[in-house]
Amino acid sequence: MTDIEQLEASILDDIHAASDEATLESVRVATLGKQGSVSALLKTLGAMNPDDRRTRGAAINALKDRVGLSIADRKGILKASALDARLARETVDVSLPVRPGPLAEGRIHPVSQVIDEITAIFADMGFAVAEGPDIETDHYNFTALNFPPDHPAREMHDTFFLKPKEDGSRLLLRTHTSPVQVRTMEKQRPPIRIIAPGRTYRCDSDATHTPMFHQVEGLVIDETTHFGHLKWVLEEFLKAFFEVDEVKTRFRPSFFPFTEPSMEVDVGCRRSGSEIRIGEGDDWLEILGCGMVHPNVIRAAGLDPDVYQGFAFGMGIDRIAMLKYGMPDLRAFFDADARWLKHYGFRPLDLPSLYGGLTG
Ligand code: 2NM
Repeated sequence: MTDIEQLEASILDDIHAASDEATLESVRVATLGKQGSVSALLKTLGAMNPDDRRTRGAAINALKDRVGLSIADRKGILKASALDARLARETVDVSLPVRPGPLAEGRIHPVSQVIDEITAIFADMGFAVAEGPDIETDHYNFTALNFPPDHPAREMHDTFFLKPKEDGSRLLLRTHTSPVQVRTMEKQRPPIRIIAPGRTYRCDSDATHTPMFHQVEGLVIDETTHFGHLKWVLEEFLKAFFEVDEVKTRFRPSFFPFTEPSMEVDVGCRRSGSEIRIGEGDDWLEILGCGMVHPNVIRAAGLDPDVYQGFAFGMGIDRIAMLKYGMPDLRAFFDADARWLKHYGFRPLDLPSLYGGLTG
């Protein structure tokens, strides 16, 4: 065996033994690279006579070509098997069920659901949704709403006050959403038809009161808006919300500083055990407050009470949510308990609408 044949056999062994592309590349460098064994053979040609150089040169160059081809072959094989291994490793079983995403797992909180339901009902009657800040001034929360300076609702035990400012004035957490109605009357010329749903705050906490709760209030102001409009709007709302064909209502005289006359509205119901059914039976359930907006409130908002009049109403969202969906404990609303939400929550794509059904 010539030295060239010996070298070739050993190189081919190395090429076939290379099990990955990195090892094969190091074989290439060790043979065909500048310092490689084949290159070293080529360097010996310079010292030869022309005849030897011709025969020896042809043989070494042929070796170089064969080694190059072998490496290229082996490289193709290694590339293909690396790809096969990767494909085997990265297979996806497309027959597996899809893992449930947020749309399947997530739930809408009953308070959000009920706000969406109320919004859909009043939107259908031409009401827009109005919003305002949770942190309010004494003026918007009380004074503009005709609360006398010494009215008990201004007292510390009801209202969360912020730290007084230098000038002695103090901001507060709104105790109702009525400031939104005042701000709307200031900004917008009648006719006004709005509802204002949102968070409200009172310093009160027991089995039936949480310091933060939700209210929706409504306001209609125009030149000839009267009590008949109020009664129709509320009865249409109650029928749509409780999803019944008829409701009985009872308007009882009451008092609020911002309305005159003021009324509390009871809805006809049947009680059996802890269950309450709206729209049947001979019992009554207090459901909301309402009245004709006091002229002082209309004036404080910058409108002329001799030209404009209207009605307003308000109700607790948390309470009517409990009623409609049979949730026994108010405090669970704000516990952020995922199991509770899974049970009482609503699917995100079941949007309440009057045509598609309020509750999916
Ligand atoms: C209620 C009951 C009765 C009410 C009044 C106003 C305003 F700003 F127009 F004067 N907003 N909301 C109102 C009236 C609220 O909640 C039980």
